[in-house]
Amino acid sequence: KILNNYLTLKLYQFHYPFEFIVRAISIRMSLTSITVPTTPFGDQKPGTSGLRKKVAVFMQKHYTENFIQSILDAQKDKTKGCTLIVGGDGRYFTTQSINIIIRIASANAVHKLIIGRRGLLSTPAVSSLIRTHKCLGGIVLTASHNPGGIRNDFGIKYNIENGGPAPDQMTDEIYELTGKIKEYKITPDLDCDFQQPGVQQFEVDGREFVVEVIDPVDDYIQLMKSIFDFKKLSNLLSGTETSPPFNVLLDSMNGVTGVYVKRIFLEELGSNQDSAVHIIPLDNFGEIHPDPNLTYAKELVDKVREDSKFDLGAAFDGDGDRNMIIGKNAFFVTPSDSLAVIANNLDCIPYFQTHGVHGFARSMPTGAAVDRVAQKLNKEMFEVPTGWKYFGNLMDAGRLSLCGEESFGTGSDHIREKDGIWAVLAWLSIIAHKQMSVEEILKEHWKIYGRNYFTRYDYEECESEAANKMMNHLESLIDDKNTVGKNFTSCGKTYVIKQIDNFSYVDPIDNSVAKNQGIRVLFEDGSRLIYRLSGTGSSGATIRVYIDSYEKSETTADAQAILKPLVNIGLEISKLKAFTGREEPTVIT
Ligand code: VG1
Ligand code: CO
Repeated sequence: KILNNYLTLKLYQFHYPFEFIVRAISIRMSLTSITVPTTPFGDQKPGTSGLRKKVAVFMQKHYTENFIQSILDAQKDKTKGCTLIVGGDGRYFTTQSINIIIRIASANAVHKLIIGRRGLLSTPAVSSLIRTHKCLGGIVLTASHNPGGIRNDFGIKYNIENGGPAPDQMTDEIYELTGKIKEYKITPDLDCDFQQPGVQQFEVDGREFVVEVIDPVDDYIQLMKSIFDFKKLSNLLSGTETSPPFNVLLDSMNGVTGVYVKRIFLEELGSNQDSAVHIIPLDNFGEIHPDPNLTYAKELVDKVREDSKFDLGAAFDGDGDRNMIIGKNAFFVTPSDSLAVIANNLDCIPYFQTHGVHGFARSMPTGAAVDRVAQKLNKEMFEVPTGWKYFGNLMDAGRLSLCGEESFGTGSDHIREKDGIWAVLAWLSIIAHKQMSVEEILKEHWKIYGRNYFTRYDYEECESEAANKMMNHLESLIDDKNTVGKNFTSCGKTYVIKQIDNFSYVDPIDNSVAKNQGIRVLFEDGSRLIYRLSGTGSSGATIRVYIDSYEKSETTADAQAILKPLVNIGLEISKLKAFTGREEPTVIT
């Protein structure tokens, strides 16, 4: 024990030359936890991915404490002696919430927390760390693509042992516990700094409690190096004697990917210094709405459109699991197409050469372009509800290698989350291998497979009651015997309803059932309209209308023009304008 204390002290001297004395005392100090009485809040139901609310809600007395205690209680006996990963996108209230987590975890006999320096860890990095350190799970402090800052959103996600988002059974259990919580345990005097890497040991209620602060990128960059050919990528990005550099513009939107982009692209792969913007994580994202789509990442789109030197542009969301890809002159790649193109070219990526390619999957509303690739390559294809948690079991069972969502999420079984940086590296690997531009790759793809035109209309912050009424109206169409076979005509195009239902899913691995996952209107020509209410908003209701249409021969027409008749029909069927009073969507992607 003496030797142990001595070594810890030395470690502190090394990491904290000025603070070591103060800290050395705190190591020896034995801390005691207390039990604090509390009452439930009733609104702590995790949505599609974690609990998201306005910062002010999380700042209420006991609010965050209740939720963290409930997460730990849901793990039952496994909490004792476990290790958890903690980190997030650095948004406002991250520091405060990590302090709460440290104090509550220590009081609940958690053995160790591994925390990203300054509380920073991307969602994919958390997933990877849980796996490499064989942890019980991880707590991710983020509201992902929702805006941050004191007046905006905060969020807490819980990820399980396999690195993936907690499945429905666990989030249901957490919610149930938040509804009956009476007390939480906390170590009020535990002060722990997480600004610099290092190991700190404490004694809480006679038990050892360890906090290890790590560099947020170290583990993740190793993983990327094991997946991709960095030499090849570096030749592409920094250029060689015979080929000029391939110029990228990466927009981290002041979210957490900034630290990863800097290290991986600017330092390791030798991209130009001007190939990355907004790479300093800010607690309000510098007032940027960190959602990588054509509306909120407009600055990137405009820059790439205006400056023909850029060959590829990409943007990420706050917590780094989403990506948007555009080519030269801002040629937009829909996430559904991006998934299909990557699926079709996995042989360009070393990871898949060694691990093999098992099945593919997409969330139900995602355009069906990848289905055609699966069919041609003779791979299993899965259609799951919205949310990355539904991919985990299939990956664990070795039946799924690559999957994606229309909401700018792409990823593989290297971790159990979608992964923005991975997606860009995958695209660059394909480009380096094929020596073609983004646009050429897409056009070649459409020539082979035909084209799925896809768009999504979002109506943000509608009144919940109006949104529910609209969904009820759509429900009623399912029961109406006259719905199937009905014709709708707009702009001279006629569509006939073949099927209408509310999507439900049975997990092929554990047979768990997810019901009410969105109203699907399927037309005779294979086109689809899907209606869902978002599960990630923090106030009001966001209505999402997804429009997917397949054209075998048409390959280059403008997507919004092609989809216009279906959009009109979608509005007609749902009576969206009448119910919500909304003339136009907030965001079109
Ligand atoms: C949205 C997306 C969904 C995604 C989820 C979490 O959910 O549609 O595809 O998995 O966000 O992404 P919803 O319920 O609002 O449609 V992230 O990057 O915000 O964790
Ligand atoms: Co995200």
